[in-house]
Amino acid sequence: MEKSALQIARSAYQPKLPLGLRGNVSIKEGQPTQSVGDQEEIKALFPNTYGMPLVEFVPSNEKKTYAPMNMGVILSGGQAPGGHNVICGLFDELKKQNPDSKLYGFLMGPGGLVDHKYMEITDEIVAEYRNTGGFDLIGSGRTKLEKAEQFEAGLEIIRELNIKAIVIIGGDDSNTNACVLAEYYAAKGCGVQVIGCPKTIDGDLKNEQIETSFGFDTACKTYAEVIGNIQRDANSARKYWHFIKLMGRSASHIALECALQCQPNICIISEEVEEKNQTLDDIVNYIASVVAQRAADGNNFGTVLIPEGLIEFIPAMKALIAELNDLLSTPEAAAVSADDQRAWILSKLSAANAAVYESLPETVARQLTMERDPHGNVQVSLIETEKLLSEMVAKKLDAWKAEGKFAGKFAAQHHFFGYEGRCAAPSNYDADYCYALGTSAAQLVANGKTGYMAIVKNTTAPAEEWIAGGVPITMMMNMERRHGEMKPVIRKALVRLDGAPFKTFAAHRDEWAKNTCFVYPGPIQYFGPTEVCDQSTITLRLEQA
Ligand code: FBP
Repeated sequence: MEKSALQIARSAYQPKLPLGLRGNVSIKEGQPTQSVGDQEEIKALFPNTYGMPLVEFVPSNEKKTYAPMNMGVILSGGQAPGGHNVICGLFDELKKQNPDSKLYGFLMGPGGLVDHKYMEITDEIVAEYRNTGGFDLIGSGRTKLEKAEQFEAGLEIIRELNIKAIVIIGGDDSNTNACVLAEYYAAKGCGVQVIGCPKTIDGDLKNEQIETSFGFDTACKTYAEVIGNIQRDANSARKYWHFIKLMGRSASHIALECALQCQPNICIISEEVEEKNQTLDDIVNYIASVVAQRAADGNNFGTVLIPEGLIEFIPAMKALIAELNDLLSTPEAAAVSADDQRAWILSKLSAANAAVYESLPETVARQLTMERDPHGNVQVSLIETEKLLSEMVAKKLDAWKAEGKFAGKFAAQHHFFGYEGRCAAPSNYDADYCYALGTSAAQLVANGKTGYMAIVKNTTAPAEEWIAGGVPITMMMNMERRHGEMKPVIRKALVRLDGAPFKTFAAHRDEWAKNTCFVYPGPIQYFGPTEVCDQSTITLRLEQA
């Protein structure tokens, strides 16, 4: 594999481990835990993995011996920077415990376990992937692990390879499924442990126990660099409004963090839109009025950040999408040709939803009907919200011009930042965090745990002071309605409007809208002073302050 100079230098980086994971390690157990909601239902569904204690790893003087053990690892869902370092942490700890232990990677996501597609991860392979972005070492996929047949098929290969534990690196849905798998194997007495790891650039897998999901730090820093560059360009040419859509399928954490880093003129936060029951027209009015206000000051340029999931948070759009979901899952829908689809949909929708559907530009209306992902989610990354909003703003400004309320110029450029950041080389924060998560996961397995997620806390302090351990996955669960059925799930963390990150943004946004307060964060730095290279996100600093 040919490598750049940076790749070569970066592969030698030794991730910093918390003191508790460095030498001999012992485990400290806390009190029994409860789920965050619906305790009785969750306990009944997870009789073998409910109520276990929180655990922490602490330095020890005792040198333990470990029998050789085989472990499997799976990358699940969207890529996130640092995934390879979780695998490196797992591998190094496993081999440190006993050089005869083996790590198997299941290929292309959870489907690899079911279909028996795997590879052994060796020293030579790991050496190629240290501190690299991407999930290409073993690939990822979105197969949902939820059925007994899948668990049984997995068990066959687990037995064949003499695997004792599986580590699933994924988001809230994948970790919920990891817990279901852990419970299934525990209930059957299979002797197979299952451990999760919190991954997603979206940042929506966090709670009292999980400070942040890995990948969020690097992805936001990557987007913030490019947004900063665009802001410099906007401020240099002074002729464009840039509409920038940012990944984050549901929560607006990425958009909010980028706003805190870059101070754009506008950032829409989906959670606020929902809370205030805003319509599409309210959002368009807000953007157009900022454009008009800046134009009055002679500034016909600016930046607008739009979270990818916005469309599903606008109450009228949410109702439309819900009806479309039902409609498109009928056999009748499958028989309608692409040419007739729009007319057919309009004839079937309720009057209110048909009116919303008809008011949308045809491209966006078509994007709303595209295939759902395996978890039943609308693929919001394919919906061009940035174009929808800029087209609607342009129309509004034309109307205002005719009424003499707007005398400026409006020209828009569109961007979507998502895939650009998901596989970036992990920042020092993510490289260290992920390596510690992998090490923790291996320790959880060595200590006989199942149904736990590896965690690392206190991550705004220097890495040696980080606290590694594990949280029972059931502790983070409650019951929610999913696709018409009540299901046990890990609560998704949306942006809290009473949280410090949003309040900080809200306190500044009027000033950022009117004036040009752009910040240009520059690229991620891997080598240099710690205040440049080891900073966590602003979101995390504000939350942990
Ligand atoms: P995960 O929740 O699996 O981490 O994925 C998040 C994400 O990156 C979203 O931000 C985005 O909407 C989605 O993946 C895109 O999915 P795909 O890779 O299937 O296009």
